Amino acid sequence: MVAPSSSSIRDQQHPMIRSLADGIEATWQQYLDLSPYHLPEDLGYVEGRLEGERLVIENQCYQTPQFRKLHLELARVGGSLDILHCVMFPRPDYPLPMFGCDLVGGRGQISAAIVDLSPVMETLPPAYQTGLEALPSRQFGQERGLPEWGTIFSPYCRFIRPDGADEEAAFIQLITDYLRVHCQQAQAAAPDAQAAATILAGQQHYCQQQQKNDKTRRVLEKAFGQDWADRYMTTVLFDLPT
Ligand code: 18B
Repeated sequence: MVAPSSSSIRDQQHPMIRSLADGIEATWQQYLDLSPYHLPEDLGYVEGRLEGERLVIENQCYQTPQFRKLHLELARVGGSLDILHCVMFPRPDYPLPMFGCDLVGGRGQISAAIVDLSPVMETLPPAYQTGLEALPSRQFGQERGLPEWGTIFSPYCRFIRPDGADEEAAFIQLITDYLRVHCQQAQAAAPDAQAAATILAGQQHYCQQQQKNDKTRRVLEKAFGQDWADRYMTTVLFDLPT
């Protein structure tokens, strides 16, 4: 058990980001057996400034018996762009999908809110499909289209631009519902050493596709330069076990 951490930029961020960060942490604490996970070198807190814009990044990582890495990242660019990024990497001998979510926005408006449980085999395990189908159906006014690299996402992926506090709250509910289904399934899962090579290849493909997100890359490059951005995307955001 790890005590909930306090975060210094969380308090300044968009309320939807703050509230989701709290919800993710609370759900992890409730369902999983968390231990610390140490990031390479000192990438827990990072500050950069290249083209005038200051970028601050705060990372929180844990591991559990089922997960190699739980990663929750909060970032703030200048005074205007707030980001929450969260990915859960199962250990390669657990046949579990990738939970991922991203909130991007600022100045009172979240422009992108996305969540998915992405399969690393052909499809999501049947118990996941049952769990997700059982959730209340939620409609949002502005659905967004997935980028070309988004072939990794499942049919349950939701990508919206929330309109107002009610939709923000409903989307946080949706994300925490997905997260709860995932944590419950993971706690009940048994390792499958035979499937490890296939699972690892699936996780690798997931990471390769995510690394093609030019919008993420551009923000990091502007503050830290091309080499640092590339290293960060491949070793912190979307890394594989060594
Ligand atoms: N991402 N996002 O995490 N990204 O990391 N994100 C953006 O309104 C960052 C993930 C995803 O339409 C945007 O268009 C930075 C995960 C998708 O082409 C910006 C970090 C998922 C899009 C950033 C970060 C994910 C997207 C544009 C590191 C899904 C739309 C915002 C802290 C599981 C891409 C906008 C498109 C968009 C930036 C998805 C600025 C810097 C885990 C699909």
